[in-house]
Amino acid sequence: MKGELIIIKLGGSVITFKDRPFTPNVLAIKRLAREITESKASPLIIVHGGGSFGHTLAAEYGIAGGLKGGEQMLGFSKTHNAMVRLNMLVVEALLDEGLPAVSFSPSSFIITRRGRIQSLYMDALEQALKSGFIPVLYGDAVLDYAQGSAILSGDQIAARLAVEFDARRVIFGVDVDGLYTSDPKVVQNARLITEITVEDLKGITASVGGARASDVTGGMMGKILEIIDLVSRGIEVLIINALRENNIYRALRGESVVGTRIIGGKV
Ligand code: IP8
Repeated sequence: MKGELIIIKLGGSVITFKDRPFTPNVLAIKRLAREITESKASPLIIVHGGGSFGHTLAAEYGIAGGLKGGEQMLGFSKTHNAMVRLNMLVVEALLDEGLPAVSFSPSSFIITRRGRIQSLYMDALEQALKSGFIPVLYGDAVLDYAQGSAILSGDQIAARLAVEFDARRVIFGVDVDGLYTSDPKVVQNARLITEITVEDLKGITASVGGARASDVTGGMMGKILEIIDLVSRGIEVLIINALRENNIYRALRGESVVGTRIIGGKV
């Protein structure tokens, strides 16, 4: 499997309406399930974000900052459960297309320390991939050795699995065309960066677009931090707009797509 695996991260702002609590973008989920299936990409791991399911509750109960007991414990469980509900919609859409998708709940095999993955039990996931299944994971409320609880982003999961399985390519499907010189949702003349070296990426500050106040795991900035490590290891990384029809299909097939390609050396 070395060097063959593709990991796709579907952003929460793609599969949900981020400004409407607990509202899935059903049409986008179904279309993406079709594109993924038609691409015949294999081996493949799908990871999705929380959008208006996970982030709403995580922010309300302050789960990312740790567990202080009482009400917050209920908040942890509710956050996880909201993600299970969203995950079920994604998995069902994939099953409807005839793809052998299997849900893997990150909180049941990952523990973090101060928000970073510390222990990870990979055997079941590895065996599922070897057997030809498509594991579907998601950003989750997880237990944390130091602070009790944390919100583990789908970005961190995708990046870590890419390293563990020596993935060929990681595709981040987001709701904008890629990385911009500034936030395209706010700044009118923001320019799309089609190619960037990891060195230049390191220099990018929080002015990078895409992060929202309700996104407890850091939006686009959080993504960049995860990506830096991947590219240094020679893994191909793409950030593309998954709301544009056929982008995910084409990226999975290795065809060119408008977006940002992050490369190791100098451009
Ligand atoms: O949307 C966070 O995952 P992300 C998931 O990938 C939760 O950052 C539970 C908020």
